[in-house]
Amino acid sequence: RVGVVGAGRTGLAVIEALADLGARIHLFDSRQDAADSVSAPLERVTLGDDGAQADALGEDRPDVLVVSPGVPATGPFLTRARQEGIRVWSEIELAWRLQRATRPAVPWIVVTGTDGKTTTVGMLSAILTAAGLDAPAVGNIGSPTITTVLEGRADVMAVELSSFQLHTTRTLSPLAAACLNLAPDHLDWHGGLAAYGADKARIYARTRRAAVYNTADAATRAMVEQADVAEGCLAVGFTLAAPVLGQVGMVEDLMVDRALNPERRSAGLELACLADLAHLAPGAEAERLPAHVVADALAAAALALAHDSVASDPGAIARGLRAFAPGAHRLVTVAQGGGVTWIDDSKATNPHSAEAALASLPAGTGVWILGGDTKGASFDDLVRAVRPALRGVVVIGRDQRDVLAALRTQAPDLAVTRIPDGDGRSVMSGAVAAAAAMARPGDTVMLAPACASWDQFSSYAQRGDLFAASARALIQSRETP
Ligand code: UMA
Repeated sequence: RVGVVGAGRTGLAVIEALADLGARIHLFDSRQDAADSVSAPLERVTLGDDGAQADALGEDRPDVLVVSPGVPATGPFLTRARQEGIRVWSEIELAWRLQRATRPAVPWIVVTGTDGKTTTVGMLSAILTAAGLDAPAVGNIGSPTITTVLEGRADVMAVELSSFQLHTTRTLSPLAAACLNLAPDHLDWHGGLAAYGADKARIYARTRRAAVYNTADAATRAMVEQADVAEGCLAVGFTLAAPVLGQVGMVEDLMVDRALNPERRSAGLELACLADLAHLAPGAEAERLPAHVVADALAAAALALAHDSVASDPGAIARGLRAFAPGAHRLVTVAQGGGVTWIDDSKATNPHSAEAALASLPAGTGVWILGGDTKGASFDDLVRAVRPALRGVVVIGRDQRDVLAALRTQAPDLAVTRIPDGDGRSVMSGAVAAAAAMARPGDTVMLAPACASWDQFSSYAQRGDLFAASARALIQSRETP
C-alpha cells in the first residue's frame, strides 16, 4: 500500500511503475484535476489542500509514501507523515531500490549543486556515451529516473539530483558523486540555508569510488570531509588552477587529472583541452569560455573517470565534451535585430546563476528581465553585483515586492519597468515590448529571472519559449514594412 504524493511528471512515472508491480496506490494531490491524467488503477484518491491530505493520511496510513520533489519538506503534509511515523521516499529512493532488485551491477553517477548540475550531467552522459556505454542523463534534468531503471537498458546512469529529491533519499550508494557549489536557493522549501546544505550533502553518503568537490567552494569540501562514504572512496577536488595531488584542474589550456589515474603521484594525465569546449563559448571562441562551463567540464571529467570504461579510455573525455550540446534555455541567443541581441537564460532560476549570466555583458549594455517566484531569496547582493552591466530592468512576477525593494535600495537610478500580473503569454509579450523600448543598438536583452517560473508560467522552459517567440515576433514586425 503506497501513497503517491503529486501526479506531475514524477508522480505519473511512479504510479505507472508501482501499478506494474502490483502495488495498491493512494494518490494525494492538491490539484482537483490531478487524477485525470492517470491511466493506471488507483485504490484511493485524495484531492484537496494540505489539511485534507494530512487528514486522509492519518486515516489510511500507507506502508510508504513516495513523494514528488515539489512537495515542501516543511509543509503540513510531510510534517504529518513524520508524526505518523510513515516512511517517506523520493522517487529516486524507489528507483534505486528497484535498480538494486533488477540490475544491481548498473552504477549511478550523481550530481547536485545550486548551479551547473544540468550542464554537468549532460557532459557526463556525453563522455560515458563516447566510451561506448548506454548512459542516459536522468533525474531533475527532466526525465524521471524510475522510468529508465525499469526500461532496463542503461549500462550506467548519469543522474541529476535536486535538494528536494535528496531530502527523502536514504539508501542510494553511487559510484561517484559531486556537489558543484552551494548558494542560497529554495530556502522557503527547506526552511533555511543550513537545511538546504544538509540535504545537498546527502549526495555523498555511501559513495564508492570518487566524492568530487569544488576547491573554490569550501562548503562542498566540508560536505566531503564529513560524508559517510564507502571504504576506499577518494576525495577529488576540481579546480580552475593547476591541480595538485587529489585534484583535476587546468594546466594552461589543458584539463589534467592528478586524482584518479594510477600514475597520479608522479604525473598528470591529459584529459582534454579548452578547444574541446569551444562550441560552448560565445562566437565559438575558446578564449571567451565562461569559467563556470570549464568548471562543469572538469567535474564531469572527474566523475566519468571513476568508471572503468572511461579510466581505460580517457580519450572519451575529449570526444564526449566535443559531442556535448548544451540544453535549451541556457544562455541561448534566440533573436537578433536592430543591433540588439536577445538571450534566453530562463534556466537562471536563482540569484547566483543570474549573476553569472549578466557578468559577461559589457558595462551599461544589458536590459535585464527579472522576477518570478523568489523562493524566499534575497536580491540585494545580486543587484549590487550586476548594476554596472545594466541599462535598465523589466520586472515580471506575481509578487514583485522583494525584487523592487532590492532595485530601489541597490540601484535607485536605474530605469525600471514593471509588468502587471497576467497569463504567461501576456506577461512575456509585455516584458519583451518594454525591453525593446529600453534597448539601444549594441545592447543585450537578457532573460535571466533569478526566480522560479511557477507563479506565472508552467515551467522555465515555457517562460523561455514565450520570450523567444515574442522577441522574434517583435523583430519581424519591425522589419516588415
Ligand atoms: N503538488 C502537491 N502538493 C504540493 C506541491 C505539488 O500536491 O505541495 C502536486 C502538484 O499539484 C502537481 C505535482 O505535485 O500535480 C507536481 O509535482 P512536482 O512539483 O514535484 O513536479 P514534477 O512534474 O514531478 O517535476 C519534478 C521536478 N520539479 C520540482 O522539483 C519542482 C522537476 O524539476 C524534475 O525535472 C522532474 O520532477 C523529474 O522527475 C524541475 C525543477 O524546477 C526542472 N527542479 C528544481 C530546480 O532545478 O531548481 C528543483
